Amino acid sequence: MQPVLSPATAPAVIAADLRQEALRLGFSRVGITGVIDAPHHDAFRGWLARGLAGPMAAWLERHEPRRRSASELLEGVRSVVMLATDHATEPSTAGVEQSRGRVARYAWGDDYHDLLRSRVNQLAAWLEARVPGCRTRGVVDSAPIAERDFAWAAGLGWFGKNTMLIDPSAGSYFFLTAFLTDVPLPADDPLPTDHCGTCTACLDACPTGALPEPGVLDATRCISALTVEQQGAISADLRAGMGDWIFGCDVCQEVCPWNRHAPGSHEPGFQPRGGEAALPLAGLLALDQSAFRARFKGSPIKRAKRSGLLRSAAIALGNRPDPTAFAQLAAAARDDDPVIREAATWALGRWIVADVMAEECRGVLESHSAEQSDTSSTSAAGSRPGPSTA
Ligand code: B12
Ligand code: SF4
Ligand code: SF4
Repeated sequence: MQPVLSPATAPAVIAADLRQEALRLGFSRVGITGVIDAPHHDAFRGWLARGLAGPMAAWLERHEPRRRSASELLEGVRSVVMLATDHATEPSTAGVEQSRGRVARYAWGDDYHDLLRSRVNQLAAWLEARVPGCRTRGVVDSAPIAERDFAWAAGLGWFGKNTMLIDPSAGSYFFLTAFLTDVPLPADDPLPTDHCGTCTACLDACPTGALPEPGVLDATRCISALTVEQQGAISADLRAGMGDWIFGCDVCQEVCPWNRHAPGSHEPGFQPRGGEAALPLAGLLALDQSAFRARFKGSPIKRAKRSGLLRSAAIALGNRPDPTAFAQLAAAARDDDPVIREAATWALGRWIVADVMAEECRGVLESHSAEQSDTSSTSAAGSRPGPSTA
């Protein structure tokens, strides 16, 4: 049984015990900062003002004033404890067979929000028991807080040119969780150096040019934003760059030398669920609404909804034609959802250009077009048959 500590107990003792408890609960690293106002809030505002927030712009702009300070989330906050949780499990899926679409590592396992929320709540209960009367708040994407900014201040990494927070010994494959308390704790210092040096591997490798300058991400072009957050059609000029990514993107982390020796995670909840690392594209296109819900219950992938995931699967097939998926792609071109229909129609157009089952694809597009003119129905912009401009 741990002794109950009073607020007068040396802060260093509380901090040491808190770190130990956080590691015991399964967090990988702990950093503490006494900085309460987000140190780079102006950079965040500048990013929003440049129109780089893409599909998340409305949400981020609405909460911008509250991101300015941690005191917006917990009155009287004295310490922001930032918790990193490594999540890399199996090796990269680069070069996966053509019938499959790639999922970013962070989404291979169970929904990480549930796991991290449970852990941070346990940490809060622990501190409240040790320091009676103290106030706490755990945040896992549930409230607007500049997680990377506070984690930087707490010494958990530097801002890479790919915008990821990178730890010199653990790379960037980790989640961040924030834990706020009114207990004053001794703070860690930010890292003294940025270790990117002259490297530009991430800027050079980004398939859609979403890293226009070091440390600046254009979410209107980022595959992660397009496949996870954007509902509706994806701009035709970005589709080729998406390659076989159907949910999230890890390219700018895969090429980062600091991830070569990233510690693997043995967390059962982060292991790929039913083949989540690379999903069969034809199988995805065959999912109706209830099958989609059942298949991705408890997975981060459900965020894309059936519309977004099947749209991205159709685009991946357009980029990498696979005759074994023809029947499902042809059926998707008649889906009730106009977003899926348009993406599948676009993909069939790409197969014609690539001369893969060109006659069959033309047949589908012609009958589809005839049906549309028969019923004079309206459909999503760009759903006309024919090869794409991409
Ligand atoms: C919006 C968002 C996105 C957007 C925009 C990402 C971006 N780079 O801005 C999209 C959908 C594209 C996205 C993608 C991903 N995301 Co995201 N995302 C967020 C979210 C909710 C907010 C981030 C944000 O505000 N971005 C706006 C930029 C301007 O702010 P920022 O990233 O915090 O950057 C700070 C610093 O860069 C600094 N800064 C800015 N300019 C400058 C200049 C100088 C000189 C200096 C010193 C500092 C500085 O100020 C900023 C102030 O906050 C956070 C969670 C959170 N609440 O913070 C997760 C978060 C950043 N995402 C995360 C992850 C895992 C991802 C993906 C890897 C998922 C994937 N594999 O597909 C990708 C990575 C893409 C990438 N290269 O960033 C993790 C990152 C962990 C880490 N190690 O960094 C977070 C922290 C979620 C979490 N709880 O773990 N994401
Ligand atoms: S996540 Fe992918 S698309 Fe987004 S910046 Fe990184 S490499 Fe580019
Ligand atoms: S790839 Fe190179 S430039 Fe990009 S974040 Fe990693 S070290 Fe920095």
